[in-house]
Amino acid sequence: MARKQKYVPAKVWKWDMESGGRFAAINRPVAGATHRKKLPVGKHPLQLYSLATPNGVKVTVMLEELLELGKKGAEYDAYLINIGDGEQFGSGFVAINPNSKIPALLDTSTNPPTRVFESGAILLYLAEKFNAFIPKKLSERAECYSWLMWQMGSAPFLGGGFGHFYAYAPEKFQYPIDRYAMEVKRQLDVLNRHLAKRKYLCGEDYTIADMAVYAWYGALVLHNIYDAAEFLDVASYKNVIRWARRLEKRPAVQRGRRVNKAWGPEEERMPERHSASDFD
Ligand SMILES: N[C@@H](CCC(=O)N[C@@H](CS)C(=O)NCC(=O)O)C(=O)O
Repeated sequence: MARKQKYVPAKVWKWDMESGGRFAAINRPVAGATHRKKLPVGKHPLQLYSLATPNGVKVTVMLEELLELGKKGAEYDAYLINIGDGEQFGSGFVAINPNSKIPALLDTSTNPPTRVFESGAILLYLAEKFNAFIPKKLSERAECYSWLMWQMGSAPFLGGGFGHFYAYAPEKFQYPIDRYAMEVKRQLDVLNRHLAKRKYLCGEDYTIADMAVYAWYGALVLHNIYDAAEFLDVASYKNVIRWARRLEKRPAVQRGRRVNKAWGPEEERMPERHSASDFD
């Protein structure tokens, strides 16, 4: 039997478009737009261009929470960016997010309109704009910033690391799966210990940090993302599960999870959202 040749990196890496994997067709080693495409603009102050992945859900949960609080200025139109079709590389989207990733927000209530990209930045922008879901005291704010940034730094190991190698790579390779499974379990343990004696991540009050962390780690412990619930033994992180279930009781969280969803049972899909009545 011929032995598989060991991989030796070339002197200079070259783009191999045939590398395989679920997202091979949309991954490129260069930035910028691939085609001209104007983005649609609706009638509300906030225009969201997104998809109901965990990074998208953080923002739609926040917008629905703001509306639930009665903040009329948080009315929004949510348009679908289908990343599988490469819509994140359209010129209109790249003008709002040069990094070509959902979510991206345009606030048309300011003159000129304000663009915001990176889900953590969008959450902070909205929390500051509407003075909600962020502690008032600076020292408490620091805790909220810390957990928000923890999520932004940690989730790529869960999604781009573990999820990629466990669910999307063309073959199962033990080395990266072991490495990232260990890191994800460590992250779940961080959360589990922290939530042992707390209602929410920053104490008694629900904040943007909960929304951000829930979108990823709540999905992991409650919704079997990457089909990895058993493999990672998520059932053992009981405090994380209790906290995620508490969040999922909130109507705004339930609505936010549906916005820009373009897959799953027909009745759960909502590719675009333009009004509260879209949920009826
Ligand atoms: N750090 C970014 C990550 C956003 C991100 O990775 N978005 C993914 C979907 S969850 C995406 O748009 N991928 C398209 C691509 O990589 O081309 C954020 O939090 O906003």
